[in-house]
Amino acid sequence: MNSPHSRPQHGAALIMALLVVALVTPLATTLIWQQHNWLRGMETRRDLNQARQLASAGVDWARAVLAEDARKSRHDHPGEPWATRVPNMPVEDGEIGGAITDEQSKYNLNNLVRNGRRDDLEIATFRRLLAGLQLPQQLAGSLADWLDADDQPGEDGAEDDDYLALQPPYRAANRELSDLDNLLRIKGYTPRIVAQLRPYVTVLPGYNPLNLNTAGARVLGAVLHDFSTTEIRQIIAERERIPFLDENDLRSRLAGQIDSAQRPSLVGERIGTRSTHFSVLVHTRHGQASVRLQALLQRNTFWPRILWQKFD
Ligand SMILES: [Ca+2]
Ligand SMILES: [Ca+2]
Repeated sequence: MNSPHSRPQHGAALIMALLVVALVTPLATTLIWQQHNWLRGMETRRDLNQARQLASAGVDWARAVLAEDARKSRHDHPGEPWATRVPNMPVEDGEIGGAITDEQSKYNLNNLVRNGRRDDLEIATFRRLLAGLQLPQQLAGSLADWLDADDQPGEDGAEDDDYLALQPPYRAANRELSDLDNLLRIKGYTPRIVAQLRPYVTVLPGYNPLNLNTAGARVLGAVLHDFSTTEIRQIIAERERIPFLDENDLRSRLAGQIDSAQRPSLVGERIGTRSTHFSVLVHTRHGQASVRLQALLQRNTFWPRILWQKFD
């Protein structure tokens, strides 16, 4: 039989129980939510790791393709297996695709300076390329000063004095570019100009000749300055028929059509048919994570080495 006092006690216990439930439920929800987020975070990190590993494997695959090419051929042209773009292919829980580009199909901006000194022939080449793109030709002078070892401004140049007057001040690098984005620190260069130049120029260590078999007409015309537009078209038609083995092959095959005997642009090592620098772009997806990996490869002998690589 219930005593008259047991009812309030019972009520208090119920209220306490409800209070506990009221306090614990949000706490539990928070804990479950945190755990859920933590698991999702773990999953995303795992997916990202897998996607990155897959991309690195893609770069190694590109190195193997280029090593195999070095074993089989002395020259490089767009008809070779390395030049085949790989469309996105399914792999377990994801996909992978990518492409190899001959970086010597573009003009190497570091060519403007050799052993710390401006090379007037190369500066003239870059001026022609700029003119063809309707960009200010002074950009060649400011780049040459940025690259050359001295502090004396050359024609259209800019050295320390120009950069120290800026806010914040800085100095001219007086050495090679390591990345196209370095251009943005040089007098006259804007993001729009760099974007316009990007398809035609590259940044490679040291002096690198242009590949006659892979270069586009605009860059080829800037380097082979003593060939007319019609002659450049003839060269391109000829290489599409059969890629050139070397410079002598170009001379002998064009002998009937073009007098290549007195062409200063063919003297020296300004053009070639064998490339040592290639870039690789690999894109992968694993689960929810997607990555792009870009790498610059140097193939001096057989197995290419990675000069740099970056994820974005
Ligand atoms: Ca080759
Ligand atoms: Ca300088």
